[in-house]
Amino acid sequence: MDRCIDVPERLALKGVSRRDFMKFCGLMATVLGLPMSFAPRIAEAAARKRPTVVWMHFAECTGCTESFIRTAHPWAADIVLDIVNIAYLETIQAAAGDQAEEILEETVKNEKGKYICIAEGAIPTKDNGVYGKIHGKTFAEIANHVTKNAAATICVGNCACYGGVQAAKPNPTEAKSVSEVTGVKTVNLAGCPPNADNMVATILHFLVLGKLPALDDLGRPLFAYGYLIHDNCERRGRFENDEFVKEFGDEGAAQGYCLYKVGCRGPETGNNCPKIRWNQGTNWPVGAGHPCIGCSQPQFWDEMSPFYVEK
Ligand code: FSX
Ligand code: SF4
Ligand code: F3S
Repeated sequence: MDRCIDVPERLALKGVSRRDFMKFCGLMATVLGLPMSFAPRIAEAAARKRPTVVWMHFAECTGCTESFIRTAHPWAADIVLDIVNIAYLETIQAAAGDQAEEILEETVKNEKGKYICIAEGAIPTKDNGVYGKIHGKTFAEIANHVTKNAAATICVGNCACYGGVQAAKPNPTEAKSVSEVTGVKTVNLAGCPPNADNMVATILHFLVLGKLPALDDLGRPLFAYGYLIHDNCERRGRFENDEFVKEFGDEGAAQGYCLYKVGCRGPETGNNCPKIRWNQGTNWPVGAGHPCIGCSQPQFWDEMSPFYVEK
């Protein structure tokens, strides 16, 4: 079957027009920093290729999966669920127990070196990893097995990328990042949670250009994390003019003043939230009057806190 025809047609059944689909491909080109002329190539790749994805859950809150599958436009996630073959994802798969484990094993064996591993959550290492187990195996055993046989491993969320809230002091389970435990170099889609548009764009980059995006020294794609929140913030003029919110609910807050003095960590945080925003571009934390808490920086729970105070 020609998937070029198949994907738009299937989306049409969900009420998504070809025009909306092309708009989405244009948005993805923008997120990736590619010229708009790439939109048709993105559409073509989205329609034709179908890599297998194994999505692992370790110690986390599932907020990253929620961010991905509960976008304001559910069809954006549908597109990805259409263009990739998700072989294993505990949150949404029908299989359970032995059957789920068999599917995982078969995928790792049959698709060795070809599938994409998406990892969510940190890995407890204390007491031989007993604080995180599935089907009798520790998260560390599973992570080593699944990441080392994958074509690439994409970590979603700060927990998988850097340890996240699990590894925050006093880190009772000695939780570590996926790369620390496995030694595998990972693409780190940082954030707690990361933006679904950046997840989709990273997968599309792999499909369209045949390689993973360029990374910064924290393993994060430069297209998304290569500039500071502060440099693209709509309140930057207020910062330069010394116009600050002093406390939540004051006159400055009503005027949309800068949130630096109520704890904004935008000047230290790399992410594209001000540009692509959240919930299908509706708004983002600072736009809604909440300081950036630095959720895409390593160890932000320890290093950016206490929150809501100037550092
Ligand atoms: Fe961690 Fe993802 Fe924060 Fe939660 O699962 S990055 S706790 S939003 O959701 O891993
Ligand atoms: Fe910078 Fe935050 Fe102020 Fe925006 S609100 S200008 S990111 S300090
Ligand atoms: Fe996180 Fe700051 Fe964006 S808190 S969601 S990086 S605005």
